[in-house]
Amino acid sequence: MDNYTDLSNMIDPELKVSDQNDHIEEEKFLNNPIVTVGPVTKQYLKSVKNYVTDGNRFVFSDGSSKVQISVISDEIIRVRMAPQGTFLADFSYALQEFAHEITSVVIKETPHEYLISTPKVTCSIAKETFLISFLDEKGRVMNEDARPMHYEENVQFGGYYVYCSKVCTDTEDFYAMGDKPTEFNLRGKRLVLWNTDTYAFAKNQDPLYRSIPFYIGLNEGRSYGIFSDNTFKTHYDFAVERKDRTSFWSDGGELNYYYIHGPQMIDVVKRYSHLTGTHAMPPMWALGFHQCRWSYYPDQKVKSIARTFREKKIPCDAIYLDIDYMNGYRCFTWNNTYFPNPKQMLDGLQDIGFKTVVIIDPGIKVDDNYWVFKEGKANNYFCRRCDDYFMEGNVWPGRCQFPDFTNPKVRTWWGGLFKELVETGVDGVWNDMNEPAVFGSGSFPDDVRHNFDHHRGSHRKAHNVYGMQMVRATYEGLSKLQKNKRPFTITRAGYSGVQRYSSVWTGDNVASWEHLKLANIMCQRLSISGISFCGTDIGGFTGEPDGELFTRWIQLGVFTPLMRAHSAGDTREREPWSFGEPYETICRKFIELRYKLLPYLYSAFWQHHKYHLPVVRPVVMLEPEIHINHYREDEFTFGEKILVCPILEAGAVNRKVYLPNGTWYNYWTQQKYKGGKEFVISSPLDSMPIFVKAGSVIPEAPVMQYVGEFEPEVMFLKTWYTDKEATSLLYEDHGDTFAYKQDIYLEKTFRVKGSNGSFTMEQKMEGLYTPRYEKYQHTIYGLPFKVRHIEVDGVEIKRFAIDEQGVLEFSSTKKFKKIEVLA
Ligand code: MIG
Repeated sequence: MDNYTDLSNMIDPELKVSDQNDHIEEEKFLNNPIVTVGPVTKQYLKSVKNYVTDGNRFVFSDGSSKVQISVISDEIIRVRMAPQGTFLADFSYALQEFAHEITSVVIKETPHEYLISTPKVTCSIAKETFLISFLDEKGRVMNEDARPMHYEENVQFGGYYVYCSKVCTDTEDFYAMGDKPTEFNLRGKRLVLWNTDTYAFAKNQDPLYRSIPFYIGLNEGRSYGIFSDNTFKTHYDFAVERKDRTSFWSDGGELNYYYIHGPQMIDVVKRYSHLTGTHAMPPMWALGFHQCRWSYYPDQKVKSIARTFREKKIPCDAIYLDIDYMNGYRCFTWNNTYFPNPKQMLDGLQDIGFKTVVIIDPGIKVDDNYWVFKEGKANNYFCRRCDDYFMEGNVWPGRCQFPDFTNPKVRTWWGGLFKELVETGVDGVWNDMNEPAVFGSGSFPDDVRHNFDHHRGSHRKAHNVYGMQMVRATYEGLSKLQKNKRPFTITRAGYSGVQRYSSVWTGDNVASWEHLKLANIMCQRLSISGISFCGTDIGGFTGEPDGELFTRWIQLGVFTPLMRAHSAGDTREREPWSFGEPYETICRKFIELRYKLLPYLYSAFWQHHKYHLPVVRPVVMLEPEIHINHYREDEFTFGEKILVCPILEAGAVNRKVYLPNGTWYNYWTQQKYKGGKEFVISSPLDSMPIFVKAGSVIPEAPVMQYVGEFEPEVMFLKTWYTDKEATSLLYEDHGDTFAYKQDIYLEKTFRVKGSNGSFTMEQKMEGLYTPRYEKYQHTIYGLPFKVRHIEVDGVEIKRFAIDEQGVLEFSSTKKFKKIEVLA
């Protein structure tokens, strides 16, 4: 028997369906505040009495409590605490299956401590105090307990509040934690993880929609991560209560965290992604521009918006249907007045290259004439309160019940509900309101019961994973229904690991310059929190942007992995042409840039998916040893080669830009800079400072109005000279099937090298995919010598052009192995 309240008596497998309306009165009664019992004292771990070994796990005991230390990989160590000596069943929604790569594990006992070592990390457990610390291979402390782990009994619900408190040095800074709308560097912040619908959220508002209990510590250039895999409401204090402490504590569950070694910040993110997974390759079209609105209806309106994109030649791949496409907001239905013939409409959109994404909320209308409700009711799929009443609450459809997405059976059922939508021609699904949000009360009461994949729990335990399990059910359903086609999903709520099932957007932001700044920070933060496929409502959801703000937001949006414009129902029109000139032309120019960069972004996605690298990377990740970078939050790299410095101020015609060490080229002017300092760069409204690292090979596609509009005849390869060596990657595959999982893809590595009077470029290819185009069209910028001779695989080519700035252009076969450009 474990030491937690056994909830098994709360779950009756043969639950009877009670009448829908006869318990409203009782519900009021149940909502009366329950009398809580006075303060309970915190109990701290005492000195270590003994330990037992079980493979790579070590369990230490102080006589009553137990702590398990397990080696997950050479760089990841897991810590769990059982206050009364019995661990909870080991289960996680966050973790993916992965191979444990462990070279060796050694335990050593000294007079004062136990030392568990891999070749990279040592975990020390102090015998007297039970303090735990982590050291790097040179014995330097990376992270250590400030107080022994502790706990406090929860008399009302059973179980314990669990606490962990770490030493925070003067030089330590903190990052990640998901979507927090605050400064990028989290030192000096107190944060809560409890998924919340936060309409028109304000700067510093907390909590928001997602719970990502993962932070990165950076101290004197070295990084580590702490991932606390606990789904209960969790609190963080980054040196607020005491300047020398960082603490985190949860309102229930087990203290269960992973120490993730760096020492490079990017390695911490990689390893966190190794634990919790990455998004699969998205369909290529999902990386195009998306146009959304609450709501486009009726069907004629949807069609005319789509047609206008084509007429105005502004590229766009996806259009969204928000809640008004449904019949009385009933999920999986159509409003027959507004959409008399959905199939015809979707076919028409498809004909002009549009994909359609529809919204689906978790609330199912209580209506005995509605098939989804009837099925859910008959099969007992809806959530119930502790005393067996249904969890009912008002959302868009009125009185609703809510599927328990933590029940695997419910997920399978839910996944199958998309059959008709898929057959009708819907291409993607948008899951909203899944914090879960309920009008009035905010969310579910704590006593709602969940299956939790047979691990049972109240809403206190399931709240933060509810949305993630909803979008998981959606994603898995679409995967089955769409056969070999990659699903596209977008979700508002999430917990660690949600990236395996969905892209995310940052929720109901505001059309203001402050929110444009937050958008920039939040995408960087999500990206280093394992969620690369993220974006913000371009233009701001609520309020009215002017043409300038909208245009600057489009410019930033080009460099967020998910690029979607969206706006609330009561706002004025919000398409790229809605603000007239010059905004329309500038928006077109930047959306076209997005489409040119698709092969590059797609390759960055591959690096994310396959090698666990974040798509968007903050400057502090590149140069953590430079202290001022710890606070630098207004620029980032997009993939590893392009530095993006968005314009975030109204009326700005230039901005201060910091270029990290090395050589950089202005993407627009080709001007060359020696980095390591700040520059003021002119950037009138039709421009934004973008820089490319010397030695980069950036693949670009011809501009298309939508992905797959035509089969390109060439791939453009733009190369920027370096006098050193550098490699770049180009990834290609079918773009929308899972064939890449059977190695039907092509991964190309370009290695360039410059020296006095010569520049060489070599190509290595791996994989089985054959792109249809035959040629590369090369452009090489910044060559410091006059070109006289070019050889492709040893054969001289005579056709090349050099303009007055010295930019070289020529073409080659896509299969070249080596190109030499000589003075
Ligand atoms: O209560 O579906 O964040 O993107 O347009 C509002 C209507 C519900 C909130 C989402 C927003 C969406 C809106 N939804």
